Amino acid sequence: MANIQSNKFCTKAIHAGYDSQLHEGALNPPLHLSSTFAFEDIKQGADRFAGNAEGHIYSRISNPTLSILEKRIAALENAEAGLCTASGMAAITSVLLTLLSHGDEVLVDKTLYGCTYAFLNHGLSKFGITVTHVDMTNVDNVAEAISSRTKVIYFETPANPNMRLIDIAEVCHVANQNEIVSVVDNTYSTPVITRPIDLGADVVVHSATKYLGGHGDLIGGLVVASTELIERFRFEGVKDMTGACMSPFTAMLILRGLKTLELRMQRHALNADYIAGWLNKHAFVKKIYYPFDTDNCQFALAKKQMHYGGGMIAFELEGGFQQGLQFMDALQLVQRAVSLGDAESLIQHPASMTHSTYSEEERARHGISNSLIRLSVGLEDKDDIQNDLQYALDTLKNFIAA
Ligand code: 4LM
Repeated sequence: MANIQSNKFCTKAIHAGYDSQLHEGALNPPLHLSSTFAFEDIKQGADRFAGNAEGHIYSRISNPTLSILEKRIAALENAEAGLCTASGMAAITSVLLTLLSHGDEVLVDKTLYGCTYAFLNHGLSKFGITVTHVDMTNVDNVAEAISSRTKVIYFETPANPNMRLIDIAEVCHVANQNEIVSVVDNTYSTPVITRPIDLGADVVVHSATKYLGGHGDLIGGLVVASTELIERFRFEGVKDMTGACMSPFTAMLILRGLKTLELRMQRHALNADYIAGWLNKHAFVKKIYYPFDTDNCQFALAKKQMHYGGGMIAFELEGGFQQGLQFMDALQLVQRAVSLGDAESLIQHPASMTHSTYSEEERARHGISNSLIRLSVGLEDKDDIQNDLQYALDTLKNFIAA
């Protein structure tokens, strides 16, 4: 933080990485819409290219508006440095393509967002990189699976879509002991709820499209790690391999979103906690998956590494798949849409949507049931969300009671 020093999350979310006095007092960071940056002389340009002088070259590599966001997300995740990317998938692909080479192995959890799963199994594997899925809910499985070729351990917690939790401290400890880079996708929790770097992770990736942006109006990704790793992801991953840089407009919107992140996450979690507790007792609901549900077999782990239960709930209805579809189609306030973390409550069917990249047999093997419903609890009044869900559940009366 320039001249405002604080370790408090919400203060950093508003001020870190920006000094208005260096920008004519403008409280909001200027938008630098410039593809390229002029050098005073050829030597200065050459020095920047050689990494011997600070300064921007070209906006695929760095840009002043993006630099502010990079400093801010690093401050929020307690990391040394940050990097902006075009999307969450750009963050994931830039990181993994930098860290892995032909012949290497990456260990990944069983449950991952559908496009991450597709990139690993259909993309990375084309380049001679072995992708091994391990049930990381038990750290012994991770230790046993490590081979001399393992270079990266990658997981999400809570995992999309079934809310499995992975013990970040335990798994990252095993990774560190074996000199393997650990990468955690923190999209579901955000640094308000969990800070993986504090728990020993080397790299954190985000889909900023979700809670960090928070308003459903952008696609973006962020990475945090050590300065050394971030410079590799910038110059090898984004610059040379993916080209997937963020637009300054997007950075500006994410900077705006971050200012209210803590407030929003608290309200998302308050609403979700209430809805999860209510769904749990509903006669038509067979099972719910929510980290702070006291019946959840991973409740102790959730309390250990999460400040709140988060805004995401997964559940299955009595009657299964058909009843689930009928229920979702009856909703009026809650929107049928993929993505998550918006102000609006969103509901979707992972098996036919976000996780349709898995085959039916793979979904069964990876613990993603056909009847699973995923709800991103929004910022509307909790009673209105509950009433809409109740109304849609009521339409199932004849089927489930029969
Ligand atoms: C969705 N998710 O689930 P971009 N990591 C996680 C995610 O959930 C996602 C990404 C990365 C959904 C999108 C349609 C845990 C995305 C990828 O969409 O590339 O910003 O993030 O509904």
